[in-house]
Amino acid sequence: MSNQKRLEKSILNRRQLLQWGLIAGAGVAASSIAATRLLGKRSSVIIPPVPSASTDRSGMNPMSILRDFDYGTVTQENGRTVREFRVEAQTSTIKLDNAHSFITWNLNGRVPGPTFRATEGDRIRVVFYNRAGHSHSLHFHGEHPADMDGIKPVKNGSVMIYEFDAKPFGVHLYHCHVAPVTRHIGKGLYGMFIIDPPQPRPPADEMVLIMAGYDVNDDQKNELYAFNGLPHYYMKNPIPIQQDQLVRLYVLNMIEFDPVATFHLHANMFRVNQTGRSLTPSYETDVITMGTAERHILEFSYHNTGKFMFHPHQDNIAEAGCMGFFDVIGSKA
Ligand SMILES: [Cu+2]
Repeated sequence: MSNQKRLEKSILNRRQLLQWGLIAGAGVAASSIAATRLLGKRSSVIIPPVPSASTDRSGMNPMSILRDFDYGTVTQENGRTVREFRVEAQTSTIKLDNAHSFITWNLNGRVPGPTFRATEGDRIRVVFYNRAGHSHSLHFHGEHPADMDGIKPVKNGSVMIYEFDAKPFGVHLYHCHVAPVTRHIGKGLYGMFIIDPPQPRPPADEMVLIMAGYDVNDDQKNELYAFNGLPHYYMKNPIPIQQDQLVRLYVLNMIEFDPVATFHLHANMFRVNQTGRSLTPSYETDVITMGTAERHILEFSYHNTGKFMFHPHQDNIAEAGCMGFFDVIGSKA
């Protein structure tokens, strides 16, 4: 199917397409049934209230990125579930700390980009509109046809629609694949792509933590690091979690330049489900080593209340911004 055909099939509304200047006056095939946005929250899981101070002045909010899953706009086509995701590549400046402003290349104004989420077997349609000023692309991990591999640059001002079946279940990622890829990822064009197994995993407080580095002076080294986009954020804004409740962390290492990073949790052990490719975790530890683009599901619960750190055990990476706290709230609180 041509990209133009995919665009016509897309359920993007006419106003949006007009706004993007992608159609002149011709009608767009409206194949949509009433769109539904599914909420990932499960009623039995308690999410403690987040302090209001956690909205950052930088314009980014890692606290909302943490539990924000984009299930797309859902329609049924020929008896199957189609999830359509709309993303716009943009260029915008964020304040990493008091000393560093950084020009990001991002999706929908966020670094990392949206966490796309689907169930194995769904049809995925990602409408990618590049308005960032340079050529970019979206390359997904997981299985898909060669023409959907996202290695072809999408010119500024144009649209590419990536369409494929969601498989296999697990934790995946996507990122721009325009050379030099290190630079395009380092400037923020990456995100997580979760494919749930057909039989859902047990209820848990589910969160996304993506580690990344910032080369602020173009010396091919990172000077700052972050979880979910902003250095030091979860140190200043600990993540509230409920005592004795299962936490399911989707962790991705997106740090360029440094070959590996570890992830370590204080005062606890976690169960590892490598790449999320299993229905159950396989072993227990408190530190795991991840190469760039490696990702896992880590499961744990805290019996003790109070604040507990998480960070890579390369302490230079941790101390340069990739460090945070969980704040375990007592069940009776
Ligand atoms: Cu790019």
